[in-house]
Amino acid sequence: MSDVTEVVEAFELALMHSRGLATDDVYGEAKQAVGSIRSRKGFLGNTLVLALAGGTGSGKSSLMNAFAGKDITMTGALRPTTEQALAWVPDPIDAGVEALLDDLGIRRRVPQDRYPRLVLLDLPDHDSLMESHHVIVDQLLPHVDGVVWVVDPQKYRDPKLHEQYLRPLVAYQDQFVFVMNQIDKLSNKELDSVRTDFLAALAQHGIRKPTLFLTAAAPAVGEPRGIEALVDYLSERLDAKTVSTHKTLADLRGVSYALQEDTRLKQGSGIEFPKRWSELRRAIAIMLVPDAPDAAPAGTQALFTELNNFVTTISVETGGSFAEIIRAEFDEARIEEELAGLSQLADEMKATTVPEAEPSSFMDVLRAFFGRGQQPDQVPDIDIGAVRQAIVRHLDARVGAPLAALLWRRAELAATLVHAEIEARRVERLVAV
Ligand SMILES: Nc1nc2c(ncn2[C@@H]2O[C@H](COP(=O)(O)OP(=O)(O)OP(=O)(O)O)[C@@H](O)[C@H]2O)c(=O)[nH]1
Ligand SMILES: [Mg+2]
Repeated sequence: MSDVTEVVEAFELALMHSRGLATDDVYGEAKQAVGSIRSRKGFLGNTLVLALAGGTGSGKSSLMNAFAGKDITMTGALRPTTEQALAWVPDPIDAGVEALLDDLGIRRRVPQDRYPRLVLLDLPDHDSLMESHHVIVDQLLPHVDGVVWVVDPQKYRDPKLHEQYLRPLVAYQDQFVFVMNQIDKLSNKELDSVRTDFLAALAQHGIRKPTLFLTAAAPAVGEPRGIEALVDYLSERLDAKTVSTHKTLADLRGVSYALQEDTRLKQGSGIEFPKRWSELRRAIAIMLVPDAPDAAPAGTQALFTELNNFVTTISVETGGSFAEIIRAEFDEARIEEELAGLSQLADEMKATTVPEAEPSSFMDVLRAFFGRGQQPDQVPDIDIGAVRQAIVRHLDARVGAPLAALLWRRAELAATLVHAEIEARRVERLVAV
């Protein structure tokens, strides 16, 4: 779906991967920023998507017909009339909008060429469609830009509308528009008092500055009224939406930038860890088990320098908070500990891989007696290859793999941030259309 929500989700994923890699402060700020962007919700590319909701007979379908300038959806005196949701969508239909309608399970789609960036959803009345406000919060609001609550002069105080929907949904009031329809049924004086009364009811829930339009979508006499004001308002909302989409994307990029800076993601991306690690482990194996059988293995200090330098180099090259994580995990004590384990392993291996001594033959005895020929080796003849291999395996398991895992986490963060940027650009292109 060509939805900013998807971009937000991509950033949330990146945020998840930055946990423990970014410093606490930066992570905390990023989390808060993405959270507040998330709560803005409901953007969809460059199209304004509005759902018409309200009690049966209030005039939702009539309102849609008034927008269209012709009858596109059934209205009627028999209740409820609209049994299946219907979408009024710009033709050609945007792939993102199409996906949105699929998500919402709206199959009936009427193409329109009046308002190229407006989608209206005619929903069945709230009694039939939505068992509770949870459906609106979970299924509708995350996908649409707003809900137009349509009421009529008889039922604007309907307790169901107020107690089951408006009161629990007060947190979403920015996404709501109210329409008092069928005003042709009222005298000016009655209209005034109904309007005041409705505003008072909304204020009771904490909806203090509602956007309220007064319409007659299908008056008994004459043309529809109040529709233009609603259209003007919606086109303003659309412009605001474009601005806010750009703002959202800019905010998300800010978060991404902060995370990249903090974790120095761009630094040391080509550190060639596998190649360098394999050189190092080989060097250490040779230091512990030299080629010449009588050469002494390298001392603890030399081994320490080798491994410690490696860890330091990797951490300096990657840098930022990530360097600290590597150094914290592989501090000097850990390196000493790993090397002690390694020396012990090498000693044990040397002891067990000495090839079986051949039983002395009569010729050996003779050679020894005459002092000729080979003296038995002073240094046991060990299987160098096997010992080195064991050292390499041990080093891999104890140091190489954990280091690679840390680097992998960093690579994952980089990948998720790149993905988020790709999503951001996709939406940006849509908004620019
Ligand atoms: N006088 C008058 N009648 C209206 C107006 N708007 C709608 N009506 C009538 O009210 C009845 C119900 O209108 P609908 O548009 O079908 O109402 P709805 O909200 O879509 O109803 P459901 O589909 O059942 O949820 C119809 O008979 C309309 O002609 C209006 O502004 N003035
Ligand atoms: Mg209807």
